[in-house]
Amino acid sequence: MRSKIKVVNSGIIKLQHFGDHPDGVLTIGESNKSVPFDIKRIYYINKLGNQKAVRGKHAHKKLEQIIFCINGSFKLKLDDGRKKQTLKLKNPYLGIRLGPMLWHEMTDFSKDCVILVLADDYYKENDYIRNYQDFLKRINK
Ligand code: T46
Repeated sequence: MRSKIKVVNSGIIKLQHFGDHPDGVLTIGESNKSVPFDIKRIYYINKLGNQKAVRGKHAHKKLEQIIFCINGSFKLKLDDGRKKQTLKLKNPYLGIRLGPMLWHEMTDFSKDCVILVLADDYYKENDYIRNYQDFLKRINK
């Protein structure tokens, strides 16, 4: 699975899940176990009705995150400044690591898409790099 990821500072995080129950699937993530950091913040995005929306379009300087699609599907574009790849997220127990200095964009949301993100720090606007040319300059420093 990990070999599918070509960019640096990323990877696939697989959570424990119990899918054999007739009344639903239970998925579990634990800090410093399946989730490789202390979770300080979670956020989720729903009501993604505008299928032309583009979210993300930034990188983080230090933040570690894992992004999941816990319902529906969307496309995640990853760019480490050298390699780029696009993944389709649709499996609730497979998350993608969004490590530092990884430009990411989310597109092609299904109407029922729900995105869940686990982060290792509180929201800090000064951790964002929102300009792609700035991102490339920092990578090539
Ligand atoms: C990321 C991707 C995957 C806050 O005030 N606190 C928060 O914890 C977050 C996440 C956002 N905000 C504010 C900042 C903006 O004024 O909410 C507004 C929308 O945020 P943004 O345009 O950054 O949303 P996305 O969906 O483009 O990006 C989000 C995260 O911000 C980002 O860290 O990696 O999801």
